[in-house]
Amino acid sequence: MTRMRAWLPAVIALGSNQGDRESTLRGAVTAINAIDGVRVRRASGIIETPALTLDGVDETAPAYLNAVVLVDSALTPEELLAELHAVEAEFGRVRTTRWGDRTLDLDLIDFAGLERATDTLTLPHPRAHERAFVLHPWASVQPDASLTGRGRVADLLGAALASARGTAADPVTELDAEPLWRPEPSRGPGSSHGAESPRGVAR
Ligand code: A4P
Ligand code: MG
Repeated sequence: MTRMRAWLPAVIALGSNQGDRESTLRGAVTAINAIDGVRVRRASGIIETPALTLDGVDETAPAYLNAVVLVDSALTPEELLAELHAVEAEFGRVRTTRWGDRTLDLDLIDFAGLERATDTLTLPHPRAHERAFVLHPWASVQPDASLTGRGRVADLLGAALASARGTAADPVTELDAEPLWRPEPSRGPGSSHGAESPRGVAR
């Protein structure tokens, strides 16, 4: 397939609090990289976080594993979100309660700094700026990152952790796990941004 579109950077947050959470996150990163027009650049470590529900933090609900991946996308944000929904379905996601338990949640946090709000897609993600379970792994993998309209991710994380202090249990526990993703070997000139590159290169 020949694409004339540029590859643009995007940030995807992963969450799971049902089933084999770690294996789901690992499979999801592989599945995201396998999407035609998407390449995983970096993945954070895995953190464990108490479930945030519509009624607040629920220590009795199964805890989440969360992580963030940085990708390059030749798809539009809408196309990318549709692909992420397909990956969620592949991993058994059933939509019942909003913010309810789930095998896999994939949120599009940022897409090339775009700002938009339609019925199906809000960018940047409207709740990312206040969620340590997004900000912590994002800052760990991209320390100088900024969230459009909100400021530096590291500063937002500081504020999120400060407001969580004294309320819930530790909001973020780093897991001592194998890396979710190992960077692919360089594919040579033009492999990073702005150019089409063949898929199916040995990983
Ligand atoms: N949608 C709009 N903008 C976006 C975007 N930037 N990324 C729409 C992804 N989706 C976006 O999402 C509902 C609809 O949001 C989608 O159809 C899409 O068109 P959903 O995934 O079907 O349902 P949801 O995830 O239950 O709802 P929501 O409001 O997206 O929840 P969040 O914000 O994703 O929060 N606690 C911990 N510790 N860790 C977690 O990861 N996640 C959630 C879900 C709640 N509590 C959590 C965690
Ligand atoms: Mg969601």
